[in-house]
Amino acid sequence: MTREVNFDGLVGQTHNYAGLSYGNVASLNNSGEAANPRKAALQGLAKMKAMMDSGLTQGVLPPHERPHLPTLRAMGFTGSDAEILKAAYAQDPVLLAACSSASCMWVANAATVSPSADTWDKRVHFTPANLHAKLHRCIEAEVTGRVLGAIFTDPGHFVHHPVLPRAGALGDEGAANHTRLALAHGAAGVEVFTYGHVAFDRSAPAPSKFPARQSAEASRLIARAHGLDPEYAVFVQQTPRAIDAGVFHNDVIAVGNERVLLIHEHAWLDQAEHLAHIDRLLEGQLCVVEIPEASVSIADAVTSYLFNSQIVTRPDGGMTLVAAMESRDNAAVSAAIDAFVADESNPIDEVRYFDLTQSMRNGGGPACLRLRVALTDAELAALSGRCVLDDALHAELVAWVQRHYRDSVAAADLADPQLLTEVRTALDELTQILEIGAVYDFQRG
Ligand code: SUG
Repeated sequence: MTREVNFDGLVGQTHNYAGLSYGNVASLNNSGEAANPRKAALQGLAKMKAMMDSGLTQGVLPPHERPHLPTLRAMGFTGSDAEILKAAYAQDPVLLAACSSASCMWVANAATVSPSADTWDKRVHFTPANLHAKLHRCIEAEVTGRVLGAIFTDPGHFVHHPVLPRAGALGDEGAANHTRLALAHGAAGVEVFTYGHVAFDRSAPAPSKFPARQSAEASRLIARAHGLDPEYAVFVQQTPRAIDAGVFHNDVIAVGNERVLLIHEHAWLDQAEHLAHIDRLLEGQLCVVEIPEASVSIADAVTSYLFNSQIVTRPDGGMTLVAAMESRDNAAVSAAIDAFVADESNPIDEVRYFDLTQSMRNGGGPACLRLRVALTDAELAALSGRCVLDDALHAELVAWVQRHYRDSVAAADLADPQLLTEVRTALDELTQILEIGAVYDFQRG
């Protein structure tokens, strides 16, 4: 049997609102507010537990070490850790914020994953995302690669590709721009790669206000490296108007699960043609729930994060929409949800709302917080470490958060050397809880 495992990112202790993501409306609007990392981590763990309790296999991925002193040192700061934090805050607080972001929690951007059913060698393929578009995110790739390597260790089942070269022409944002559609999780599927711009073709459409993060060239390289059947790898471009309205990743405007695709009418260029093509590849069984602008505007999609819901297949075969509370609180969006949940022509027959406001204020909804990995029984049994959630692990992680997390972090706190000590103490403990070995720079000397 094959199941989809959602690996959720644990929110880190430096979760804060620094306004680092131009083009991400929530990140810009909430810049400068104090954040509550403890609440953020507990909100994430509550979602994980709810998924586990409904019979799904739920995984967890650890946060990264932040502030990241090796990056600050590489940028020319010298002295003790405390001296570096003080100098960075005084001379360049934005740089310190970039080196301190807990953005690795949004593991939909950690990597692109192709399950074994789709790949030439019948192994699961991973490429960590270079996240080239943002300074605070491009420093994630190396540790992400280490963490994935520590969990998906067995070379008989798992293949790890190098991060793409860090160049604007090859900007890659991982699974957030990758939607796998298949008649069942274990069946060979269609992998849809969505990009925002074509780097080597200046005449191609491109947004004019906000940056496009993912290039077509990066998407094509990943599909090739993963050994996908070229016929079943589909490349589509986001509409520039969506990016300019704040849709910085495709997962802010579309979400798929098995043969179902929930999508806004203005998500892709040439959308009707692409949908017809994908439908043919899926033997006429693609189920598209297309939401028109007249019922939910792109602006409402961005504020509510409707399309950043997860769609999960329950053990009873029905599908649940896992949405953020902000979708319930928007009248147009909740009316649209109620309509497609009641509509028996698609398999989504339930909606559950979660309070993820701490993450949402930085533009990260339910789907941003998880990396999907479809695994056969043998692959699941081959995982290393202790990263699949059960009641005991959940309880340990909640207690760990309560022991180590602050309930308020603002910009000035990032310069506090005590926070760095708290982070390293907690992460050292976490690698023991998760049994993943020394993945952090501070543990490797
Ligand atoms: O990359 N926000 C993240 C949100 C990522 C959401 N992920 C997906 N849609 N899959 C980003 O823009 C904000 C950090 C700050 O401003 O403090 C931030 O990085």
